[in-house]
Amino acid sequence: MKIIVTGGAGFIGGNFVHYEVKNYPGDQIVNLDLLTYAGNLETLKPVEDAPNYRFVRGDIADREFVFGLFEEERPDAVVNFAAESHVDRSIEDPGIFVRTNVMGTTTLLDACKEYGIGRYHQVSTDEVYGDLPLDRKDLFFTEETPLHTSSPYSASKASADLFVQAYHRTFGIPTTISRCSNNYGPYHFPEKLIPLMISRALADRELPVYGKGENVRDWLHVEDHCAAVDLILRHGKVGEIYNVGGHNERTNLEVVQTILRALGKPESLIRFVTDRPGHDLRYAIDPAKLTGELGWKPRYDFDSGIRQTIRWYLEHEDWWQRILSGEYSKYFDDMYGKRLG
Ligand code: NAD
Ligand code: TDX
Repeated sequence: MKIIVTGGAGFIGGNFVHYEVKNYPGDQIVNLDLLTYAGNLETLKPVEDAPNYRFVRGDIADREFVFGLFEEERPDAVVNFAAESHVDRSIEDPGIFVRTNVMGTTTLLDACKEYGIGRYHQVSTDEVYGDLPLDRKDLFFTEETPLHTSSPYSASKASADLFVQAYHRTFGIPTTISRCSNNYGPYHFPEKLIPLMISRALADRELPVYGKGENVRDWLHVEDHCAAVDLILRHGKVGEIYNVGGHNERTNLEVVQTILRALGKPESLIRFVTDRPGHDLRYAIDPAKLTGELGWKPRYDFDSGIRQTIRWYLEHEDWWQRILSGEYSKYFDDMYGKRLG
């Protein structure tokens, strides 16, 4: 099978490319990525010489380019990870989220319609369901939970999901959608909570926790997400949506405290800063459909996963230091300059 993986130079897409290249030497993986600020070819070093792997730089929202690539490659499947993925950036500049996340998705779907496809898989997020109250631990997102978005990011991801479902129903494109909770693990860009806190704590710098740090996220190790996407791609039922999560809810403050303990750093580094506008309170996934229908089970719980992740960041300082020394440091100053004072 030939698979076009979009966004494969990013965090989850990169881990997915590693997973597919290693586990399916008979398949061909074409990694299509624009290499925005979040794309990093160094993430692909372990696979770049593999015979079943090819990298192509391009924009999923560029129709002529995407159609040209489909004409050339004639893929059997597409897995779409490419996106603008950071909520805080979507609050600063929503337009690029509409272009990449919505128009990029419809451009890929149009190419699938034109050239035919065995399977189109859309990598979505639990954020399309909005949030759950902090005081109702009994509530979880299921695939039937209504879409109810908070940020421009989640609105763009929900819009993309609706187009995927429309292309399935109207044009018969064989689609699947996965909606996963927060990921963490190797190659995570250090603008997101966990790698940001690890890299700053190691440098003994203040750790900006939004609001009171009481918001809850449901953390899943990226390898477990990749295994779920692979299972859905190969065995999931066409037209279906699958939630992905491993019941690992933690408050943000608990996550930061866990990282500080593991690194032997003091809690005095924590700074409670101005909250994110529209900040979702709690995410919690019910993965019963995925476990029941496809037999998926996560390999990591949060404690083992965060230990592995922290070890990876300690052993791969060159990977994230190169990011921090580049364009990202200017972004950090713009985003946190006022908050940290
Ligand atoms: P990321 O920001 O690390 O990577 C995104 C990748 O997409 C980058 O390599 C970037 O260069 C590429 N890209 C951006 N615009 C592009 C364009 N127009 N054309 C081609 N490539 C483009 O994101 P991530 O955290 O790896 O997330 C991947 C996907 O998973 C996203 O769709 C995101 O919504 C979804 N998701 C993420 C999480 C999470 O916790 N990170 C959880 C659930 C779902
Ligand atoms: O500096 C920070 N301080 C802080 O308190 C940052 C960057 C975040 N936070 C909080 C906000 C959230 O409650 O930590 C939590 C996690 O924040 P992010 O890492 O920005 O992730 P989140 O907003 O939850 O979204 C993530 O999960 C769902 C991904 O970025 C999305 O792409 C995915 O769809």
